[in-house]
Amino acid sequence: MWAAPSVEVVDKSKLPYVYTADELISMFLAAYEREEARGSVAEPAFVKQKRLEIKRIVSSGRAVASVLRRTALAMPFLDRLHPFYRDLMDVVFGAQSYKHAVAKVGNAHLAVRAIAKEAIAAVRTAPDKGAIHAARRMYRGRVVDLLNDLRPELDKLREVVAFLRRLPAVDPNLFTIVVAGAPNVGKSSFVRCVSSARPEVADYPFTTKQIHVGHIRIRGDVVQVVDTPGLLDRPLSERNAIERQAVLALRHLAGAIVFLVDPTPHSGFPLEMQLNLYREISASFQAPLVAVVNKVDIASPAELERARDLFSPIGEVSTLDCRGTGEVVNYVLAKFYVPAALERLRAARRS
Ligand SMILES: Nc1nc2c(ncn2[C@@H]2O[C@H](COP(=O)(O)OP(=O)(O)OP(=O)(O)O)[C@@H](O)[C@H]2O)c(=O)[nH]1
Ligand SMILES: [Mg+2]
Repeated sequence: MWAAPSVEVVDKSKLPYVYTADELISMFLAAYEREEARGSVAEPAFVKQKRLEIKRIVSSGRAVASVLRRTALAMPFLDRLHPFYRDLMDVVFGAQSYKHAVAKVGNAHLAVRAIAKEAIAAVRTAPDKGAIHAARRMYRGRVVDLLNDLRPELDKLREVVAFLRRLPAVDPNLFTIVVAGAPNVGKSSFVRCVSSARPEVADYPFTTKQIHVGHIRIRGDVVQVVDTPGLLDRPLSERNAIERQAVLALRHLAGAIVFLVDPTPHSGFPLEMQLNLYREISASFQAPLVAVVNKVDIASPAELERARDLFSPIGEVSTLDCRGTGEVVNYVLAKFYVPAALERLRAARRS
């Protein structure tokens, strides 16, 4: 049941740019070289060299440490994310392995600071030029090794950010009508009929699958209609484990599911097959599921009768000319959205 969760949605504009290990290494070395000797002419060369070395260690260490820290902090915090996004992230990257990568990058900033501190102490106590050079070699080598060691984690975070940027443009905090049904029954036509804007198209985590999002504006309120090509059109039992989980992530989105039935032979899917799909969706999703018969413009009376018997539809429509579709939306909103929205208002007033 839709409960208007007030949890975080991925804010794409706040996602960090994640540097590669090589970019960080170049940044580190450049920051190191940038510092130049300054100071009084009277200063002995050895003292001057120590001072320069320390300055270089401080600023290069600081540059890298702060990038690592900022990157880790800007990555979405999985436990606070909306379950729709959390499930998808888990399917694609593994929750544990994602958290581990963020933690490792975050901890690396402390490690860089510790290495810098040790290097500074070594330079301070260096008895001669040779010891300064040794401290420098040691410092640069350790930081470069550490960044190289972070390579897989940085690559992973880069993938995660790229994935999040491509995520469906759905707002899981809005009430959402998910449109399901066998291929070719008129799902996309239905979304076009009932939503104002041209549907936005976004890739689902699997390259060939997409989500189309339309919006319905009703008296200052907005709800979403989502068409899910290739997702809710065949049984879960025909899918592999990963795809099944990705499909099931939709359960966090669905406030109600409208299942379109094609009673005619037009779509090529027999009613029995459509009924099996209906039953499976009903068993796998908690959201209320209603059947709607489409293509009434070409359906024969006998075909309509059979569909009514099998599905007890709440509406009969033709998405060719949109007749009946407005009534379906009104029915779904009145029955499943308005009560939940009122309950939400009451709860807000109580707290
Ligand atoms: N006669 C008639 N044809 C319809 C109706 N609704 C859709 N169609 C036709 O059915 C075909 C499929 O419509 P779509 O809206 O693309 O169906 P879909 O379920 O989104 O199809 P997939 O995304 O391929 O699964 C198109 O050729 C439509 O013109 C209808 O109410 N009456
Ligand atoms: Mg479609």
